[in-house]
Amino acid sequence: MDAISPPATHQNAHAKAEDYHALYRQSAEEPDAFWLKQAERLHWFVPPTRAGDWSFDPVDIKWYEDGTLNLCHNAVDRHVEERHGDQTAIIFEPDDPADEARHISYDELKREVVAMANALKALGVKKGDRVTLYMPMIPEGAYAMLACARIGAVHSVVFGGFSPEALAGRITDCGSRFVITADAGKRGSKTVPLKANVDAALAQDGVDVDAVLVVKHVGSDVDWTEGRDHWLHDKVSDAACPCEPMAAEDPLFILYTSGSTGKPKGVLHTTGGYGVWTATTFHYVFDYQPGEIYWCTADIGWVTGHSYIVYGPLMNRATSLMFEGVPSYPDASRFWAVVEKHKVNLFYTAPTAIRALMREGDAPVQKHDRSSLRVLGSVGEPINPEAWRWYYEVVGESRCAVVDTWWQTETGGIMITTLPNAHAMKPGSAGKPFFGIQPQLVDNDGGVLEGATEGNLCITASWPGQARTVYGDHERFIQTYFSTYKGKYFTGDGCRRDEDGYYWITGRVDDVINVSGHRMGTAEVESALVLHDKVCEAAVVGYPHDIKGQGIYCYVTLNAGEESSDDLCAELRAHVRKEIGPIATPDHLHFTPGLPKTRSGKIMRRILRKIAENDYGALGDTSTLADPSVVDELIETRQNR
Ligand code: 6R9
Repeated sequence: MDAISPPATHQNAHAKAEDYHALYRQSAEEPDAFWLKQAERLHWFVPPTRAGDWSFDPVDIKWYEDGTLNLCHNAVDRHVEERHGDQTAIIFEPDDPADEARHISYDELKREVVAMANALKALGVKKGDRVTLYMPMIPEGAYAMLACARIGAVHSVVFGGFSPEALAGRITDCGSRFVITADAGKRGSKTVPLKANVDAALAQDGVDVDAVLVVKHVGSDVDWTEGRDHWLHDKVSDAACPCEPMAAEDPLFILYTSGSTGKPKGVLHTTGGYGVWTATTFHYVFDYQPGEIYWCTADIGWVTGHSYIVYGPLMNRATSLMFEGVPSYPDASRFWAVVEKHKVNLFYTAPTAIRALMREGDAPVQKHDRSSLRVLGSVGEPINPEAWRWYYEVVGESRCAVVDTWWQTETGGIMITTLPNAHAMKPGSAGKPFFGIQPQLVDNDGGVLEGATEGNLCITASWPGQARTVYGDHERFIQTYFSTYKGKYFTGDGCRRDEDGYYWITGRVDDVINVSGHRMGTAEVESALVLHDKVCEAAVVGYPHDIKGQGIYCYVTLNAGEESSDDLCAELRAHVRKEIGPIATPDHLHFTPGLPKTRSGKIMRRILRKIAENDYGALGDTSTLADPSVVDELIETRQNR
């Protein structure tokens, strides 16, 4: 694939190609000096005297340990103190284009965050307490995160599309005594009953909180538990509420993410390193310049929303657009209508959205003026070259830089990407490691692979934004990320490196699938399926899906006496939605009397993946199967679909 060079007319204000090489070299050779310098982007109450202090064996990761700071101060108060209070911090674009957009200045942001922080204090929230947020995509979601950061509480945002069951699990896992939610949310003309979902979560056995703080947003009727539920507007106050000085290693947030085994993990990020990492990556990767309008279409329920709607942009005093709706409402031109309306310069979205919009043709894009656009970002899953080209040529009129940013919940921020107008771009490749990132490709035995090659992607040195632990289970953190290849952080992704040192992420190599950019553990969907009383056993794999990237393919064995039927299919789909949420809805249910297993009883997922992919030529070694005839039957059913 040919590389596309940056247009000569566009220069990156912060880094040219030569600067990248020099800075990258410095970040590798003198990490302490480099990261102390980058830390100066933030305001510290007590500046740190050293940067990284870490080991991957044994696992112990600390950055800026003797510094103290507050990220709410950095994202809000600092800009007001520096006389930028008039500048717009957040533009809110509501779901319904007929409703008015809101422009929230840094002054207003400070007032709102202080008001909410006071409400939290009034409810008894203290430094170190976990607070669960279950919010629509409205500015109050950002206020709530920043209010927690302000008083030193640890936020745990749960995506508003998760079910009450999933929410309940996340509330209990981190021992959260407080929930912030809204009466309801809006998405593409639909209403999401958030408060009712919270009520359902809290009605479950063993789930109990002290208080639920409710934002009035849609105006829908809600049930009320006296003593427990409080309207935000009844609790706010404008009393002084100083930013709590936090040690750099004090926790900032927990965010649940799926892994290859067990329940979702509460990935924990701390204050100083995460702050420096998101501020620095946002600055370089989006090449943000004062006055520009930046829009990331993610939800604050995902890490992309944390790092690149809230913390990264606001710490850089950017104007960050928050969009409540969906790309297809009222029609497939909504994204571009919003770009035109607010003159968006920097736009960051996911390949699944690009593919879905590409299917609608060029007309909905061309209907709107996109001349304000300068940088186009992609995140969440590999972007296929065809979608990349459409994004570059049609959306960006072959004029904008495209940054394909590879990173993870656990990495806190962007790890591999090109820098706009500093690097040549290769459609489908994430590009080069960001400053301080040392990727390594290894074979399945851990052997290091050099040069142009393909293997499992590890990172050999810590970076400030790295997750510190899994909340409440440090052993699981070590097991999941540092034990497959001892002494290295293993990402779970496969990757190819080309002769120019560009990285091409090939997708997960573990039992995690990526559906529309959302990470899902196949084990989670399996556990949900077997909870159904007609299901005996289930095995779930991903398979290629045109729009979603990967679809969810479920092999299901029913209990004796049960018959498969269309009704049962619908029932199982509804069951999984109820247990996890709509994003986990199975795409394919494949009923089978048995699953291919080794003699020791292990399900052979490799074979199930191949069959789901309709790829029977490469089933590999089936000699260890207990009953090889199972495979023939599975293939037959698959082919007859
Ligand atoms: C930020 C985010 C992480 C997984 C990751 C990888 C996939 C993310 C990607 C990408 C190829 C990119 N992924 N960005 N794959 N190219 N630019 O998405 O975090 O939800 O934790 O997912 O997503 O497989 O391991 P998270």
